[in-house]
Amino acid sequence: MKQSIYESLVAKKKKGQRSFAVLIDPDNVNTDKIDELTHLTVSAGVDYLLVGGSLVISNHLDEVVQQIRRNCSIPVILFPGTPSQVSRHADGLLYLSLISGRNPELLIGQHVISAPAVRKSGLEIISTGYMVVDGGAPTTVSYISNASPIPADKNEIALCTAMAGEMLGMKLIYMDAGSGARHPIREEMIVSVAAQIEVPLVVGGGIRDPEKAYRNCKAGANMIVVGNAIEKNPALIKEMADAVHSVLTSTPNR
Ligand code: 1GP
Repeated sequence: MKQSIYESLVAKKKKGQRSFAVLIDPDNVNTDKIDELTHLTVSAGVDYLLVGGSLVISNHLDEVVQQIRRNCSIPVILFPGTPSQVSRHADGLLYLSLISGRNPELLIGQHVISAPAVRKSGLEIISTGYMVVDGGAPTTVSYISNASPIPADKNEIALCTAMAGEMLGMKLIYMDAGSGARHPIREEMIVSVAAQIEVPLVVGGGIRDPEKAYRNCKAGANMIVVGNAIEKNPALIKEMADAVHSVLTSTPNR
């Protein structure tokens, strides 16, 4: 039987393997760009494709996912910024609860509204504790969420938040400095969080070079997500993927 996305993540974590995911924002791609990106992701050995954005102004999520599907078999995971971002053509969906914020709509409210459509989609649903960390300037997610991000140097808040998310039953913890963040999440914070949780840890936001992706993995990230930097320079895909895949340790920061 085919391994689920989540089973594959847990299996990789056990073996110490890191995953690299490319984030595709439907607002920022056209048909030609999707073809180029999917071609590069396949040849670079990218593990997952995340699709979504904080807004999604365009109305072509379904077409984007279907086009990716036609081009490659890399698992497509929705990363929805709004409850309407559901496409049954994807493989899975990060069911995000913004545990770093105190906005009840993003903790549970929108989930109640979207639950029937999400269930009907038949997608693999991965309950995700989503933690927005201050990236040095307001990002779309920090503005739209109407919730304060975790201060960049407050490692203890981050680790207690992640622990609480895990104990509430969330299957993944996603620490995000926000798309295009001025400063990506510091390695010290990643080390603190990774040491305290068993579930896989996803890290993204403002990662622009392979060295930072590598250091984040060494610090304990199990999956690295990059969007903006790759939109600007798709040739980075291979370097980023190689950097992430070069880390093979089962314990953080060794
Ligand atoms: C944002 O973590 C993702 O939610 C990716 O961020 O676009 O800055 O790479 P970037």
